[in-house]
Amino acid sequence: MRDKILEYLRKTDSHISGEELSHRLKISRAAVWKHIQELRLSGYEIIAVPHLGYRLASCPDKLLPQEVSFGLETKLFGKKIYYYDSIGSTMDAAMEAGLNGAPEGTAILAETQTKGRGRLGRHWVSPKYKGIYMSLILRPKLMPQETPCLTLLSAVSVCEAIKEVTGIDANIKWPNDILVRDKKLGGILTELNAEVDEVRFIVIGIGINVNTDKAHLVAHATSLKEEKQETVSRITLLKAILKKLEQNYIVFKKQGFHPAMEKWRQISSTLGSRVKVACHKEHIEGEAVDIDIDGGLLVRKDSGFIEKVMAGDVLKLG
Ligand code: BT5
Repeated sequence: MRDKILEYLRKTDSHISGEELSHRLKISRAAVWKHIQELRLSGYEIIAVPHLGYRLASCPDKLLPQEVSFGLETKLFGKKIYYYDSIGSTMDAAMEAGLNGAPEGTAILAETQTKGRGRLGRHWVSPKYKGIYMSLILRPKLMPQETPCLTLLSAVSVCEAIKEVTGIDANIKWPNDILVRDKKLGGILTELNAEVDEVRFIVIGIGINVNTDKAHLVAHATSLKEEKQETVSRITLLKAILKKLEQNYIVFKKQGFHPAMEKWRQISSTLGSRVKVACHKEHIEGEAVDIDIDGGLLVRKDSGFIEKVMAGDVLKLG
C-alpha cells in the first residue's frame, strides 16, 4: 500500500488530497495518513497543505527497493530486492537467499556492511549511505571453471554504467579492480555454490565508492564524488549497473564471452604493461599480453613462454 501511495505521489505534479488517495486505494483517510507518516520516517519529504493535500518534495538518498524499482529498465535484474540498513556482508545474505531458491537477478543491497569482504578474506570498507554494496544472484548453466569471465563481464558493466551516469572513464585492473586514475574506486567479488561439474548459483558482489569523502577512503582509493567534486546519485548509478549487467549477461548467454571480452580489452589498465602477478605462493613476471576466453590473464615471461593466470593480484611494473 505504501508503494501505491508513493506511485500516486510521484505521478502527481502538484498535490493529491487524502480524500482522493483514500477513494482510489479504498482505504480510510486515517490509513492514508499512517502510510504517509511511515514514508516520512523512511526519509521521504512529503508536504501536506491544507485543502490541497500531499506533495512529494524529495526522495531519500537511500537504496530502498521502491526507489530502485522506480523506472528500472531491466526484465530480471533487481526485480527482487533484499534491502538492509546494515548487514555483515551482502555476500552471506546472497548465499543464503541462493540456497533458499532466490531467482536469478535477485539483488541484496545494504547501506553499510560491518564485515564487507574482498578476495581471500580481505576487508571491504563500507561507510554508510556513501557507496553501493550489492550482491547479485545469477544462475547460469556453466561449469565452475567457466565462471571467472563473469567477474570480468561485471567489471565491464560497472565501468559502462559509471561512464553513462558520470562521464568518468574508469579502467579495469585484472581481474576485479575498478580504477580511476590508478586509484581503486571499486571491486568485484565472485563466489560460487557449485558441484564439481555444475554451478548451482553465482553471487556477484559489487562494491563502489560513490560519495565517500577523502577522509574516509582507504589508501590508494578514490570515489566518484572525489573525482567529480560533486555528489553522484547512488540510485541512478545502481539502476544503470543493473541495466548494463543484464544487457551484457544476456549477450553472454547467447554469444559467449567474446563480446564482453572485446569491451574488457578496451578498458583494461593491465594489458600491454609489464606486471608481477602474485598467485598462491609464487610470482609470475612478464608482459600482460591478453586475456583468455575463460577470463584468465595471459602473461608472456621473459623466456617467451606465455603463462595463464586464473587468480591473483597484479602489480604494474611499468
Ligand atoms: C575486492 O577485493 O576488490 C572485492 C570487493 C567486493 C566488495 C563487495 S561490497 C558488496 C559485496 N559484499 C561484500 O562483502 N563484498 C562485496 P580485493 O581485490 O581483495 O580488494 C580488497 C582490498 O581493497 C583491501 O585489502 C583494501 O586494500 C582495499 N579496499 C578495501 N575497502 C576498499 C574501498 N572501499 N575502496 C577501495 N579499496 C578498498
